[in-house]
Amino acid sequence: MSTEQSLSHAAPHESAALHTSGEATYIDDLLELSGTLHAALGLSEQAHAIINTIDLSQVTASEGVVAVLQAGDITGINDCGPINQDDPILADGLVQYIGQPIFAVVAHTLEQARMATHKAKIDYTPLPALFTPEEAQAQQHFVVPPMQCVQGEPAKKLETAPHRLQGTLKVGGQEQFYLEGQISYAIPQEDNGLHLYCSTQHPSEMQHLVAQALKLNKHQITVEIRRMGGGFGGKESQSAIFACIASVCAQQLQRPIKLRLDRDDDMMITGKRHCFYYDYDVGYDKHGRIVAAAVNMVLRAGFSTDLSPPVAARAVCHFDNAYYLSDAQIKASCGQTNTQSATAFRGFGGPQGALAIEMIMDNIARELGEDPLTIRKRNFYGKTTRNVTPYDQVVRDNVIHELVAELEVSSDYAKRQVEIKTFNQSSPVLKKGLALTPLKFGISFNVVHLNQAGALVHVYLDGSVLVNHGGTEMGQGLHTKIAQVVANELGLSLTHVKATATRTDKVANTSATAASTGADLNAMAAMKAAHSIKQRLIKVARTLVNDSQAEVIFADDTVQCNADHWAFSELVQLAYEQRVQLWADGFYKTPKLNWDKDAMKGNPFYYFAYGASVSEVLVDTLTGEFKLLRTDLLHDAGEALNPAIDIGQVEGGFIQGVGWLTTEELVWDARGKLMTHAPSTYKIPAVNDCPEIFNVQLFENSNREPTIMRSKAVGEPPLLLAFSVFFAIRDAIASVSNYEINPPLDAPATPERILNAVTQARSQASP
Ligand code: MTE
Ligand code: LUZ
Ligand code: MOS
Repeated sequence: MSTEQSLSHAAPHESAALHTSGEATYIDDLLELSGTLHAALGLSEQAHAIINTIDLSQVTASEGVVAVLQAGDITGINDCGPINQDDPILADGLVQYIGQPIFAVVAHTLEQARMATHKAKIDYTPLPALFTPEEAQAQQHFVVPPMQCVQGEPAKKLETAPHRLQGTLKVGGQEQFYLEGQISYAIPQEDNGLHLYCSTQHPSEMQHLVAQALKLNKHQITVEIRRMGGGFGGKESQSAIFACIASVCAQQLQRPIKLRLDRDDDMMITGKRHCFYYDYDVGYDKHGRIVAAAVNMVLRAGFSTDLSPPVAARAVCHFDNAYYLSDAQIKASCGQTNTQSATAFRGFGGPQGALAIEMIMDNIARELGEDPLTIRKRNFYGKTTRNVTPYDQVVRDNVIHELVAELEVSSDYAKRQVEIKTFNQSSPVLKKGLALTPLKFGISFNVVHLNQAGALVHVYLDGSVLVNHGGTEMGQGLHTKIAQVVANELGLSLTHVKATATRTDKVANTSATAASTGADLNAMAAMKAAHSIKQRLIKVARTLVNDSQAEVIFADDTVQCNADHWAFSELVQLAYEQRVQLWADGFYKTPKLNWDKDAMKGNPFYYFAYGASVSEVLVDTLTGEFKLLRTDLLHDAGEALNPAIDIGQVEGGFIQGVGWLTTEELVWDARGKLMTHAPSTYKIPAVNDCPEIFNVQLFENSNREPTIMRSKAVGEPPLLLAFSVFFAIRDAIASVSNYEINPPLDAPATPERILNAVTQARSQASP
């Protein structure tokens, strides 16, 4: 196997065999130390209230209970917020949503702990509560001041635009629904230390917040995570409350403490994707080209700041999606509500920002009686002109024209569109719809300093290699890709390289594995570390052949230099005997970034990823149900580090997006209690929701920036491919009005909303 092959090789996920055999170890699978106790949480039953008294006597007396801890038992700071200190670990006198943890019960078994939590008697004085972004907007109740990005003269251009379109839109939130729920296992160490196993995308942040809560130095705390059973953004900041509670209990009791949530508690406590409310005003010309756009987005931030400001900023920077907006005012406000604190979820506000302009494109098309794809293409960013984003970044890597052209052909878009219109004329109840939607997604954390990473590579004397890096494995294949990159650098086959658990005592001060940057950042750091070792081995080889200029080739587990060659392990042994350092660190920071977060101007992204999708649906206009008949995806992952894994990410992101836009609906009751807190009432997509025909391709492209092997990040962008399903549904609905009416359709497009839209489109249609 050549080294080239070892790199682009569609290697299976490093844990594929372990995943499928059940041997892959998650935190709850670790052998429990003797003396381990289990924690469960007592939750608020009021959305907004003062706590007058807490009577825990029956909790304490409950069978198996060892201790009950409250806010006052926290030695250090009672806060676990990632940006602002407005996230109490345990509520202290005030509750701000139904589900907020107030106390922790520690018992011999998990069942005992859970039983006891229900025996508390808490007396509250209710306060007025807000639940929706509209209410928060009306009361100007925000977790941070509203932000906006302005380009050109939108107000003036709106006045003079030939056509004008105004409207509102609502898009729901989404539960991350990682299969492995939140879990932390805290083990006290000698001299006040603590070892914390935590299912988290952000070990360094967990270390920081636990240190703060326990009043310890960070060097006393090690956080370790081998793998998560999914994170999807839900374990970027919100693993912290569980990390902190488990650690506080472990410190107090000097016993190992495991805190594993059941699904209902997990859904009641943790934040989800932000739901959005939009108000837009757009001017366009007779060709459907936008000449000015103004949008106000209000996010449901929930009770605290959490990551809402960067989520809102990413929404602002993705309102343009693939379209040039010469004159735009894009505003976002983070409405404070008495609900779970909304947080990161795949796309991090990007999908919400871009969906709004797709709705606008769809509306303009029907207003002008044109095909939505025609209008979309007319608005695409240009290659050399019309290529500046509202936030001033120049789009230099635009491939949307050729990507969409390729997909139009491969999916047979034009022909099928004609067939569908014919079908609809003779089918009064079942209606088909078709849509093609594009995506452009900015890659990099929109907080510049987070774009850094480190790695540590060890070469052992048998020639085997161990890689540690700052990234975490959540199923996305990061460890596989990094092992491939290191193997490639050293000319080794993949079996010789292993990436192990992420630990804060190996690589310090890491960023979250988020913003899709896991491989971009950490693989580059790991490659640099491997490169350092390689340079030292080159020196050794040259010394051995007595030629300081000799070419040294690392390939096929062998090192060749002039006429000599050694097995990699042989050369390593020789290097060791010469006292050559066989481990190295690597560090990488993304170049070219700058961002003025107040003006919302600069270069927040290193590059963009692109993609497009075509979906065909069948809608039953009597029941509002729909079926996804066919989807064609074409996605730009640059020069894919691992095409098999990348296709998995494209498929998974797409299906997860389909769930968000169609079946997954979060419902809070009038008191602000989340009613959909289990799979019985909250519907994520299942096998049957996959399209019957599903064609998935990677677009052949090379990153114009020198990223790791010219690849592109692929974790989040494909979620936006799901747009085509939503707009295909809307197309099918529009057919009942002979495509004259823009059906009012909010997301998710549940059967109820579809039926409602059908009724409205029918009633408004000309006879
Ligand atoms: N894929 C799997 N299987 N599980 C996950 O939890 N998270 C997504 C994406 N793909 C996720 C996933 C999210 S939200 C992000 S930001 C990226 O993976 C993070 O990993 P990466 O940066 O290594 O792509
Ligand atoms: N920015 C971003 C962030 O673009 N994506 C993220 O996941 C993130 N997380 C924290 C802070 N900024
Ligand atoms: Mo992903 S939402 O950036 O964890």
